[in-house]
Amino acid sequence: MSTEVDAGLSAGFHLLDQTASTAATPVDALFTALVILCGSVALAVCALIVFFCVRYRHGSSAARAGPKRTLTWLEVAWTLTPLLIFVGICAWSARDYLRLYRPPPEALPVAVVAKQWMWKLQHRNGRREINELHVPLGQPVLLRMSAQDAIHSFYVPAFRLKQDVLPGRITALWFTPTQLGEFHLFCAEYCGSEHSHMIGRVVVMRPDDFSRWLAEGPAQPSLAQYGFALFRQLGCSGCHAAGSTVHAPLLDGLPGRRVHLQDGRAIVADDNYLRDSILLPRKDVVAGFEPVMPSFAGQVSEEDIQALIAYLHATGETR
Ligand code: HEC
Ligand SMILES: [Cu+2]
Repeated sequence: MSTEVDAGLSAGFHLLDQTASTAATPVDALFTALVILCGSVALAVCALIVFFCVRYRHGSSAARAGPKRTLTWLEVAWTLTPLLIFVGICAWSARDYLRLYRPPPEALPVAVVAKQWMWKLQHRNGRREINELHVPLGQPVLLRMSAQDAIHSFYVPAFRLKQDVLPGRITALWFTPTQLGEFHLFCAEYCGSEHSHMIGRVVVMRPDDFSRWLAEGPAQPSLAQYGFALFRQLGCSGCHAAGSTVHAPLLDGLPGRRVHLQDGRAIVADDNYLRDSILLPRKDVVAGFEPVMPSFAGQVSEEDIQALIAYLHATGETR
């Protein structure tokens, strides 16, 4: 792609990798602060070791008597100062961490399925990719990720982002790319003999190039349309449709809503709740309904589950 600035994969020595997402700057700031802090403590300890070695060496005339009195304020000061520094670092990193896990609502969703040994990605309009992720510059992207077999980890060093991808649950990751180019994508969790081949790239494009790219490729149903087809094929609609004879909850607009359960708990219908509803229907039974829903474990693939979830999300969007 000649219009692209090929920045990401360029060779050469960098102390830190490029900063190509909005997550990178705060992560670098925290990392630098920790290196400076730990470095200064280590240097101070080394300097004192050398100083004491010389000062109290065998035969020196330095005074060796203990202190005559204890200085309470000094002890309190050197206990409280590090405490405050570390609590401060904890608060600082917690703030950044929480921000990393709160995607903006307008983020572009991408379904990611990790398997031995590749990344399978699917955009909202149905366009699929393997080991490559194309994203638009300056626009937040939300990855909904799950694994088909072992634990994998989605790692883009230039974005300073790493998130485990697990079998049995959906983990999310969001970022806003801030630089055009291509960036390394690694699996950062040893996942079997060909783990080291589980690599790919993230391609950040200009928004108009991205729209064009997204529209290319074979025509296929969008993720939500495919999810809707599954919803009918698997018989979900037989129970969940408005006119059904089975007493089952309507699912329109369910994602993000608060659900009251039979056992008195109330939980927010996040992606993992939706996933568990399909695979482990007995786990969270909705209040006022009989637990008659069968489990679809073994009948649906990870992609199918992502598509069903995309369909459920789409029912809540104004079309
Ligand atoms: C035999 C009828 C039946 C079928 C088939 C069925 N469900 Fe259900 N489903 C129910 C009932 C009844 C409940 C409420 C009780 C419960 O939570 O188990 C429910 C609950 C749910 C919930 C939680 C709803 C809420 O309001 O929190 C989701 C999500 C769901 N089903 C999705 C699906 C999907 C997706 C399929 C198809 C893959 C499906 N269901 C197939 C009967 C069914
Ligand atoms: Cu892996």
